Amino acid sequence: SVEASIPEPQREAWTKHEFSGFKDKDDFEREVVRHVETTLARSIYNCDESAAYSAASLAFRDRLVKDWNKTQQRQTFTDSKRIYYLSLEFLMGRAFDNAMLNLGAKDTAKEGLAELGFRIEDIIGQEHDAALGNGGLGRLAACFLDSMATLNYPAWGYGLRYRYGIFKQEIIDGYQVEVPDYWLDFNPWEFPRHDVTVDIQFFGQVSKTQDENGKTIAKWEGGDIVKAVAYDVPTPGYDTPSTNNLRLWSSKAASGEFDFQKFNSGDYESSVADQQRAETISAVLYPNDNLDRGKELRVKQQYFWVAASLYDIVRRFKKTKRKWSEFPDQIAIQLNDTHPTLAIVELQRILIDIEGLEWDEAWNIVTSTFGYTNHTVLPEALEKWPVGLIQHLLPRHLQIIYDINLFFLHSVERRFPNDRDLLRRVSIIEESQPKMVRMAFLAVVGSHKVNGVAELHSDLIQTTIFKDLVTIFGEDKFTNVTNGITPRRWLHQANPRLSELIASKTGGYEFLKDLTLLNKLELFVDDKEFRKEWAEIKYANKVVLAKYIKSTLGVSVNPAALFDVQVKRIHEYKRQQLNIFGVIHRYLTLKAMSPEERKKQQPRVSIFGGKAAPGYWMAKQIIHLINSVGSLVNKDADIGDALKVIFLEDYNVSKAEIIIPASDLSEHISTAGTEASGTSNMKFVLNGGLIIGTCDGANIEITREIGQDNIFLFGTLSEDVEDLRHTHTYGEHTVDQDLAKVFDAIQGGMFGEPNDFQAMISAVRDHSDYYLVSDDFQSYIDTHKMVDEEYQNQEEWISKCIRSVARMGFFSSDRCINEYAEGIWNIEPLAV
Ligand code: T68
Repeated sequence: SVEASIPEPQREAWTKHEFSGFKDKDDFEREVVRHVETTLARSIYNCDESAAYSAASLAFRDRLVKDWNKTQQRQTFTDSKRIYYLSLEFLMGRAFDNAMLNLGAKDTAKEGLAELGFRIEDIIGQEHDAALGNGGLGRLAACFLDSMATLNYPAWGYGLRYRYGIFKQEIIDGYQVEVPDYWLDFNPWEFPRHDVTVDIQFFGQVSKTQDENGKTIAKWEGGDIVKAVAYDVPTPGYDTPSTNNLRLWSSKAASGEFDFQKFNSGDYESSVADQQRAETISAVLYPNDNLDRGKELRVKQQYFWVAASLYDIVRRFKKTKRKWSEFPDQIAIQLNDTHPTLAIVELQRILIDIEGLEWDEAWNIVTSTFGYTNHTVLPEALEKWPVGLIQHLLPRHLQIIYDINLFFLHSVERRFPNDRDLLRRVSIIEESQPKMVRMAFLAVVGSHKVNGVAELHSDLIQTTIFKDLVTIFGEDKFTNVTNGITPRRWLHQANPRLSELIASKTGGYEFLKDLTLLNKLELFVDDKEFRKEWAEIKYANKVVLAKYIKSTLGVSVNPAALFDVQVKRIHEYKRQQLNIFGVIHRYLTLKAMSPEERKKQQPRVSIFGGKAAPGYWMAKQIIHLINSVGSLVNKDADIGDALKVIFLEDYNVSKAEIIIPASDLSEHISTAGTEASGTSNMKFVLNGGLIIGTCDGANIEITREIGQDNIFLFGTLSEDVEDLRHTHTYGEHTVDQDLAKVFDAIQGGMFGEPNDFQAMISAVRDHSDYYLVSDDFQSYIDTHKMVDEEYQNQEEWISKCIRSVARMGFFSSDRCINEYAEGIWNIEPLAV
C-alpha cells in the first residue's frame, strides 16, 4: 500500500490538469516555442541551433517524464522484482535522436522543426555525447538499458555522474593530445534529486563490544563523510511506454557549502578546499580500458558509488516491510565487471552490523542476490587492491573480507583436505608483498552466477583464471551470456535508410523488437533490384563518411574504394599495429608496381580511429605511426586513390553512428583468446559490412551464425597461443620476411624519425612478440588479398552482406537480456 501525498478531495483537480506532452506537430511546435521563450528566455531574434536543440529536447523530455513517472509508479505498486545493474561506466552517446525514435515521433519533430526554420540533422548534431565510459564495457551497459526498457523489465542502472567523461582526443602533429570533456554545461536529460542524498563514510576505526547475549557488535566510527547526491536519467524503451531509471551519484562535501568553523575563524581557503576534495570523487572517469592502475581515488569512487546505491536499494526494500529472507526474491544485482565488487561486502555489512542478522543468514541473502559478469582474462586488467589501502580507507570492510575468506577457505579445506596449495591459489587474499585483495575471486565467492561474454571467453575463464573455483563451486555456477547490441541505435538510428529497406521487405519495423525476423531477407538475396537498392544505401553512407573525412582532415577519398575500418580503443592486444604494418606492406607493394599494374588493384581507404589511455605509451606510438603513414601515403601522387590512410580524431558513440554504416570491411584482429567478445563486430555486420578477423571472442559465434563463407578469418587459434609464446621465449623466433621489409622501411626513415617507432618494432623482433604479430602477418596479408579479389565481384559481395545481415538476429541485446533474466535474475517482464 502506497500513500498518495495529496488528500482524496483534491486529487480530482490533479487529474483534470494532468499534462501529457505534445500529441501532434502543432502541439510540438507550440511546446518548442514555449520552451524557447520561457525556459530559455530567448525569442525569435536569438534562437540559434543550440537553443532550438535545447527547446526541442525539453519538449521530448516532458513526454518522457510522463512515461517515466508512470513506469516507476507501476513498479512500486506492483511491488515486482527489480534488477539493479551496477556499472561504473554508461557510454550513452546522444539521447535526443534516440528519444524521438523510441517514442515514435521523429517524423513529427522533423516536420515541426522544419516549419520553425531548422533541419533536424543540424539540431541532433548540437547535442554533446554523454561519454561516461571507455569502450565496450560501458557501451554494453547502455545497450542493456535500452533492451531492459524495451522488454518491459523493471530495472535501474546505478553509476557515477562524472563531471568529466572520457577525454576528447585531438591529433596534433600526428600525436594524441587529451582535452578534458566537460559535458554538463546544458544537460536536459538529467534530474537532480537534491532531496535524495546518502552520507558515505571513509576511514575511521572499528570498535567491537559484546551485547547482553554475548554476541559481538562491530561499530565503524569516525573518519570522513562525503555526501552522495542522486541525478536521475530517464531511459525509454522502443515502442513501449516503459521508461526505466538510470541513477548517477555525484559527490559533495557533507557539511554544506562551507565548513563554517573554518570559515568563521578566517580559514576561508581551506574550507573551500575541503569542499573541492569531496567533489573530486565523482570528478573524472578513469580513462583506462582493460588496465588496472590500483589508484586510491579509484577505490574511493567504487565504494562511494556502491555504498550510495545499496543504501538506496535497501531503503526501498525496507519500505515494503518484507522479511529479509525475501530480499533476493525482490532484488537482483548484476555486477558489471569487478568494479562494484565492494557491494558484496557492503550488503553483508549492512545486514550484520546495522540490521543485526546472523552471518550465515546474511551471507545467504548476499550470495543469492548478486551475479557477476567478467569481461576480461588479461592479467593486467584484473583488479587487485592492496590490503593496507582497504584497511586504511574501509577498516570494517577489510574485516568482513577476511571473514568471508576464512569461511570460504574452511569450506574448501573440508572438501579438499591437505591441499595447502589449493588454499593458497584460491584465497581472496594474495599472500604477496604487499598483500592484495583479489576482487575477481571475491566477486565469484559472493555471487550465485558468474558469466563470461562470449562462448570462447566463458570457456577460457573456466579453464584459466577461475579453474580452481570451478572445481570448488561446480560448473553450474559458471555460464555464458554472449553479448548483444541494440538494433534501435545501431541499425534504425545509425542507418535509417537500411532500416527502412529492411522494413519494406520484412513486414514493417517489427524486426527492431524481434531481430530474428531479419531472416526474411534471405528470400531477397537473389533479387537484383533489392541488391541494387542495398548497394545504393551503402554507397550513400560512404559518401557521407567521405564528406566527413574531407571536412575534418582535408583528404579526398573515393567512395567507390573499399572502406576498410578499424575503430576501437588502441591496445596492443587489439593489434592496430598488425593493421598498420599491413598497410605499409600494401604501400610498398603498390610502389613497386608499374602504373598499369597499379591501376588494376582494388582501391582502398584504410580508416582508423580510437583513443589510447593517456599513460599507455606504446598505444600512443601506434597512433603516431598511423598518422605518419597517412601523411606520406595520402600525398603520394603515384598512389592516388589506390590507397588512402585516415586516422579519425576522437572516436566516440556518435562518430561510430556515421562510420559503421559506411564500412565495407572491418577489422577485429585481436590475438586469439584476448578479446572477451567485442561488440562492434556485431554492429558492423548488422550494417551490411563484412569482417576480417581472428578466431576470437564473438567472431566465432558470428561465423557460426552467418556461415564461414561470409567472413574472412585468419591467424593462430587460441589453443595454440601458449605454445607459440613459449617457443618465442625459449626457442626459435624469427620475423616474417614481408614484415621484416616493413620494419626496414620504417627504420630507413620512410615515415619520419625511426626512433619514434622503435618500441613497436622491438616488441615484435627483439622481445617475445607476445601478441603474435609476426606469426599472423602472412595469413593476414593473404586474407586481405582474398578480400580484394572478392570485392571485385560486387554482386557476390553484396549477396554475402545481405545473407550476413539476415542471420544476425541472435546478436540483439534483447536476446542477451532475456538470457540474463531467465538464467541469472529470475525476473519476468512487467505487463504494460
Ligand atoms: C570489453 N572490456 C572487452 N573494459 O574488452 C570486450 N576495463 O571484448 C567486450 O566486448 C566488452 O567489454 C563488453 O563485454 C572493456 O571495455 C573496459 O572498458 C574497462 C574499463 C575499466 C577497467 C577495465
